[in-house]
Amino acid sequence: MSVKEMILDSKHECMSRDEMAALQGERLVDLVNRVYNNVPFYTKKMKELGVEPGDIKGIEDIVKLPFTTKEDLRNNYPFGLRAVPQSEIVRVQGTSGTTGKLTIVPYTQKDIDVWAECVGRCMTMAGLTKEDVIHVCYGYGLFTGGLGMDFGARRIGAMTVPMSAGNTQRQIMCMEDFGATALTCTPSYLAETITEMGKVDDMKLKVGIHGAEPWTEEMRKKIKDILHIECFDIYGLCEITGPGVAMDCKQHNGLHINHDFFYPEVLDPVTNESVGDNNLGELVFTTLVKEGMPLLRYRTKDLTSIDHTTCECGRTTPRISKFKGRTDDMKVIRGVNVFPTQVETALLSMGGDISNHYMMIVDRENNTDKLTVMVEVNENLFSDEISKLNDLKKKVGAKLKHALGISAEIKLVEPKTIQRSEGKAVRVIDNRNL
Ligand code: DLL
Repeated sequence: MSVKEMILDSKHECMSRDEMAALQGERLVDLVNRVYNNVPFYTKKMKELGVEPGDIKGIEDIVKLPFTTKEDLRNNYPFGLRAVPQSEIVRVQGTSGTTGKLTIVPYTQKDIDVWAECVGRCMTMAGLTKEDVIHVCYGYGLFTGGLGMDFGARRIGAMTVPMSAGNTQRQIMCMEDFGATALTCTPSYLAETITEMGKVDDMKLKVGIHGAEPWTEEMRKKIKDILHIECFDIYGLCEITGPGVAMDCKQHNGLHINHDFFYPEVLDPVTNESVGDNNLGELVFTTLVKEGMPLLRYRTKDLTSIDHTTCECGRTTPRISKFKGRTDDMKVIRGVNVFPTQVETALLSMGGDISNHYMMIVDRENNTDKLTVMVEVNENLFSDEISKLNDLKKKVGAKLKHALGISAEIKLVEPKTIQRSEGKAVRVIDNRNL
């Protein structure tokens, strides 16, 4: 199949930069008028900045607009930022996040159609077509994972198996019996089931689509080695639409943003200035066509870099790098910035008896930060001589010290000791009350 055949909407995914900027400009002008006239929160914010809809003439004027934060969503909970009458809303979705109140997002039918289009484009990027059977282990409900994948699979005409998470044995039976060719779930859920998927050779599985939490290239390699499937990284957040804001293509060289719908900026989280291409910063999105709850310059807190060069796959849409983490996941421990993904990378590069199930626990004792890393290891080690376990502990300690730049106390534990979460994996417990 030629590259062109693997692109769902080549008009928009391969549009020239100038054409795209013109389209985004038109959409931004319309969006600003809609929010200024229909959402009192934005009328007030724009007035405070002395900006009127007429000041926005093209996409380059986006920098004049106010930011929106999660806090703003909380303060306007549940429907204060809605831009259309309630009767136009056909669905709400949301997220419980890992802390605080729900984030609730109202969608019009057009919002759902755009969302389906985005996930459909992503699934096409992974080479999926109407011939495929897509097994969805993301939760169905307020969380956008299950339904988002479902809408996308329907858009490309594939057969969806709406399983949700849980009951691994039944998942595996259904994957085998129904002939699943693609699997969508969180990377941590898959990691959990991998070892129980010994039957993978009997399966037709060829593609995995994973996201909702940060995961690493090492994890992608591990899944490929064990399951022999090609894994794709899908990104999204309910505030913007759900999964399908971006995904990597078969080049696996960054995640293509659905640029005609979502305008990205990568900013220095402190100065709010653009960091330019290929530099790490906070991802900020403006929803160009959204109707139910459009957002101007939404601060995602997700850390990535952006590349506007054309990809080998033919798409011109900009690519964001695999996520390093979130600004609020980053822990400053004894003055050093530490991300859970660094721990995952280090642990998986050790291979062998080390699993990717870990937990970072940060405490403060006598005014000094203390990092403990619990890691699950092969259970056979516990029946071996104690010296083997001690050797491994030393090796893990040295590896993490090298990767993080600080030392940590290592606790090697038996499989399934670390508590699993239903949805996104929880990797850090910070007991410092900072
Ligand atoms: O997690 C949507 C989703 C579902 C994406 C299924 C992919 C697959 P929320 O619950 O609103 O939405 O959480 C959004 O999850 O701001 C990121 O911090 C994180 N996240 C999502 N995808 C990725 C990814 C869904 N591929 C928050 N890599 C976002 C890293 C991700 N982090």
